[in-house]
Parts: sequence; structure tokens; C-alpha cells
Amino acid sequence: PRILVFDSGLGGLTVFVEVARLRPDAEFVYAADEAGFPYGALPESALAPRVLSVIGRLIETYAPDVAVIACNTASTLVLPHLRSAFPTLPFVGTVPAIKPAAYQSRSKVISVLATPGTVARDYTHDLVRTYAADCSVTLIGSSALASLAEAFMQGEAPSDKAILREIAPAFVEDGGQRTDSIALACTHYPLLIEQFERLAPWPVTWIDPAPAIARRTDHVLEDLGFRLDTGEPPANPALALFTGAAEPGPKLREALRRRGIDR
Ligand code: DGN
Repeated sequence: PRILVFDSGLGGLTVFVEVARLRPDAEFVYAADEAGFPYGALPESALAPRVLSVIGRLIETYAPDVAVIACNTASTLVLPHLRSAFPTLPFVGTVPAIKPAAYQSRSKVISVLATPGTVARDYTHDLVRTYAADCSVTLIGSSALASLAEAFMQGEAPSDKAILREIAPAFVEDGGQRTDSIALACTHYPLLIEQFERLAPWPVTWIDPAPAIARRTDHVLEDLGFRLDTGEPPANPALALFTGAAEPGPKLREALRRRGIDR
């Protein structure tokens, strides 16, 4: 099978690695809309048509069997539009893991770390109402973290101070209870998990939805009749595409190679 994994940038790699782990038999097209990055800052009226047209072109060119929208900022806005525009293609989205965060929390004080776009979506507020009614929920929309993660992937280590400034508001004390569970609701953020864990004012459970998205993608493929084939892996397992950007530099190439994409 062929799997399209799409993000505004390199964050979707956190999803790609998990899907690739579960489906070594698949061919991947990893597409990063770097020319549109960061999506978190785009108004909904600009983001929706952009994602529809970029994905439309990718579908036409690569004819994937399933499309994984590895971006919360896009998924929380355009999934219904994508499904109606391309009714025969299954889409797997990435939306804030508010349900598992609430479920795993003992203190019932949870936070959601996302982009400003995701935090503003009705979709996100509906998730909070539906799945976290018994929790105190703090939504943090960071406009800097995705870019810091992007720079990190290109070989530039972000300063502790810059990261701490972004994550500190997610640590809340409320009525004697402290945040104990934080949903990583932007696919870029797990790229910085080591820094997050080291700089956290106290230990929390960081929830990365990538393994769940990978399981969902695997189920979709099985439903389509693609049983996991443990024979020879495909000759060209993964292709990385970047809009707007020139050839990715050597450091990015190395980062992609480490994540299993080698061209
Ligand atoms: N990686 C994207 C997400 O999950 O929301 C957004 C990153 C961005 O474009 N700011």
C-alpha cells in the first residue's frame, strides 16, 4: 500500500515513524507544506483552501491508498472538507488527545499544548466539553514552539529559556491540585520531548497521539484488504517532498535519514 503523510512541516515525522514501524510493507510519501508553514498562524479562511488544494495535487500525483493528516491545526479544520472532496480516499486525522489526557489524569487538572489555530477551533472546544467535563483544562496555543522544533530538526538547538517560556503556562495549580497530564496537540512537539521532560517544573504524563494514529492507519489498511505483508520491504520505502523550500540541507537530510526517510 501507499500512505501519504502530510504536515505543514517536519512535525508529521513523529507520526510517520510510528506508522512506518507498524507497516514496513508500505510505501510512504511524506509531504511538508513548508511554503505555508506555520499553519498555526493562518486564518481559517486561508488555511482550508490551501490544504485542500495541496492535498488535491498530492492525491492526483501519488494516488495514495490512505492519507494521514499529521497536523492538528489542519485536521481540526479541514477533515470534513477533505472527506467530502475526496470521498473514495480514507483520511486519518490528528486531533488533540484530550480524551486520553482526561482519562489518565488523577488530579483532573490537564493541559493541551497546541498551536494558536488548534486552540481556537470549535472542534477542540467540543472535545473538551465531551471528554473532559470533569477536568480543569488549560489550553495553550504557542506560536513559537513549532518553529523551535523545526529549527531543532535543521540542527539548531533551541535555548532552554525559549522552551520553558512556552511550556510553563501548561503547568497549573488549581485548588491544591496540579496538572498531571499534557496533550501534545501539535505533531511538532514530540520532537522536543527530551527538552520538555528535562525542563518541566514537575513530572507529568506527556501524551503523544502518534502510536494511536498509527494503529488507526493500520486498521484502515486492513479494512481495505491490505494485510501486513512481511515479505520483502518495498524498494523505495519513503519519499520526502517539500513545497516552496529548496532541497533540504544536509542536517535535515540527516534528520530524515535517522527517521527512516533516505531520499
Ligand atoms: N504540526 C502542526 C500541528 O500538528 O498542528 C502545526 C505546526 C504549524 O504549522 N505551526
